[in-house]
Amino acid sequence: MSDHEMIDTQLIQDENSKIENDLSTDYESLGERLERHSIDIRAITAKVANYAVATPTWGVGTGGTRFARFPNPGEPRNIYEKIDDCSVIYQLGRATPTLSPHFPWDRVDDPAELKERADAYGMGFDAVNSNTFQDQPGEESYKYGSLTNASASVRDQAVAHNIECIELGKALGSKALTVWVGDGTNFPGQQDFTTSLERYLDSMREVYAALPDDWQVFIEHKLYEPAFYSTVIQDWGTNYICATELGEKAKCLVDLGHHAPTVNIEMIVARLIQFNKLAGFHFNDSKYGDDDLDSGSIDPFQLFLVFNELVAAELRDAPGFDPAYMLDQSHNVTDPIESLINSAATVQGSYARALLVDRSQLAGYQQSNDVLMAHKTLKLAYETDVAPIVAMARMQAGGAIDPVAVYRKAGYREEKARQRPASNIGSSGIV
Ligand code: RM4
Ligand code: MN
Ligand code: MN
Repeated sequence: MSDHEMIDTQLIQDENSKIENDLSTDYESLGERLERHSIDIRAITAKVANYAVATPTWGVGTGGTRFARFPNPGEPRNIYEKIDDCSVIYQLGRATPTLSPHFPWDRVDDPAELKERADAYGMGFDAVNSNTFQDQPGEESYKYGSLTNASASVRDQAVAHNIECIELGKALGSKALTVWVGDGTNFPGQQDFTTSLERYLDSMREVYAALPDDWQVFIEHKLYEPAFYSTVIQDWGTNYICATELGEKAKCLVDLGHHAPTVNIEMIVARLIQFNKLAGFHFNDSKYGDDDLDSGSIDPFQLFLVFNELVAAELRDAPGFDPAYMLDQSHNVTDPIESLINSAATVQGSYARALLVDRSQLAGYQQSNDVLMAHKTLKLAYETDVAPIVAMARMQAGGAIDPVAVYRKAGYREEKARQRPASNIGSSGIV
């Protein structure tokens, strides 16, 4: 537990006490319904309570598009204020005990200080993220690529930055580095596909060599953007090849927004699990591309189907199965704290639903080619309203039954708007 709270715990208790009876009634009634299917609601609740997803530090700032960014009042102006905001998400929602920092956005002179701040909130650090998709003052430019740049000195700079991220991560207690590169081309002929990938692998071998024994590197694929004609790590196939070339410590990270709209992402997840190469997730939702919308806001069924694969792997004890769960969203028109609280609960809810799938029945229907009933087995779980389970897990852990309502009532945003006068942090861009 933390020794520091951003939201008054008395307020949480007072608000909870107003709706606690309603929650109990809903929970008991769902419990009875599940009991008829021989499911113990308390066992499901315990699993949900243990399920955690990391908050991206960049997610608490207001996002934008390449056209504009419309800053929210009270935006965090540095990593310390970002951690304050992330602690609110954790305190009210209880699902996000770790932070995933991004460097150099979150760079500080003394990482120990950062760790102390997180410790005070009872929070830890998940994977650290490197950034070689933007230039830094006084450094060589990534305009034509980073780890794959034609210039050896630019590649060296990108490698050195990734190694520096590992060093920062070590000081924070992190155990993984996530590498996403925007490297690619805008015109046919701009670069040679084979040479680019060779350079990528050579650079990544140097990064890999700097990983401590108990660390992993998570490679993120993405079909396009910022490069529009070709991207070096464009899909899970190339990702898998690279992770395999690099070695055991390299695994493939699935960011839900990094696929073409009709791609069967749950099947990619199944494949990566089968061959022990699933690093974990960046959860978000998307309509067209890397929209970075709130998890489950566009296609909640897809999120459920991803969790259906994850729960199947968990139950069969798939070798090496231990994915890292992180959110990666950009909040352009909502309060990021509210979106992240909501998204973490949505992800937990998808896990809860997947736990309800009757797997022996499903296997039976699959064996007998009873297509309709196999599909209905999944749908039955998906259509179950698991909100009382997620809310109960949250309340029992000291969080709010209705976290967004408590957040609004606490007036946190208004208070921060006063304490954090608007600064000119970026006018357009991803986050
Ligand atoms: C990328 C990718 C990375 C994230 C950046 C901000 O599209 O999703 O994970 O670090 O955006
Ligand atoms: Mn991502
Ligand atoms: Mn992305």
